[in-house]
Amino acid sequence: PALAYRLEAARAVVHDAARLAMSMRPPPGGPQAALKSAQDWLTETDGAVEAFIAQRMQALFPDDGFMGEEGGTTRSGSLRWVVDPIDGTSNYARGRCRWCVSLGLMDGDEPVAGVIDAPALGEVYTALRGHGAFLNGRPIQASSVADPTRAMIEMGWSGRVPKPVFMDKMDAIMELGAMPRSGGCGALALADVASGRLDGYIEIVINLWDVAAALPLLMEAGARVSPFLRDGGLTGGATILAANPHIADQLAQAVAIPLE
Ligand code: LIP
Repeated sequence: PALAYRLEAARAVVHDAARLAMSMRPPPGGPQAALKSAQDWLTETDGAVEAFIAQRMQALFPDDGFMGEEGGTTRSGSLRWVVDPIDGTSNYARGRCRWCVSLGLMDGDEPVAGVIDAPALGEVYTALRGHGAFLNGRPIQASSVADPTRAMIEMGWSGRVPKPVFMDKMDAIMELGAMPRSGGCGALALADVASGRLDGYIEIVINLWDVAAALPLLMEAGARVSPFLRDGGLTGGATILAANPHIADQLAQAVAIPLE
């Protein structure tokens, strides 16, 4: 009950945060946002949404830990919230629709619950370990596509990944005969694997805040996921591969990313 109560509270807070992000949304094309580094964008909304969520969660659960993409770890606790205020910032800054507010809950090193709200798409994903994964309240499940020539696989990219490494994995995906995609929002791509809209997602270096809310979704939806947290994801950027269980082994082998 304590976790279910927290998920419900998180859903409401993220809903309000997503509205705040919508109210600050730039028009199509710009204006130009600031850069943290080449192709790593930062908008005023990132800071405003993170501060909003931090404040609301602290008021509700003062003993819980809190970690955010923009503010780092501001409180510790065995239960801790991990927020990405805007995942898909480059899309958001251009006025595109594919971005979300992502809030995950960890119990120690275990991801236990998550909310991903994509207000420009009208979609909210929720998951609680042991209780299923949902899109707008309806249960979701990973796809059953086993034939790579019918599969759609997304790969995420950031400036943290050298071009040859990215191209090598992308090449392997296309060699399998799968349809490659790159949508610019890691959390929503992982949610797409959970809902069966994608058959797999790979990113060579991704951070905990991008995946914390998606991990419980993927687990509850029956997807296979590489050991991101064990591979360094708790303390820094690490590789993730998530896929439907029918194609996971073949994909993992093709791109040389171990699943176990
Ligand atoms: C980004 C993701 C992007 C992923 C990058 C990065 P941000 O997050 O949306 O899809 O490839 O690794 O983490 O900066 O928009 O929160």
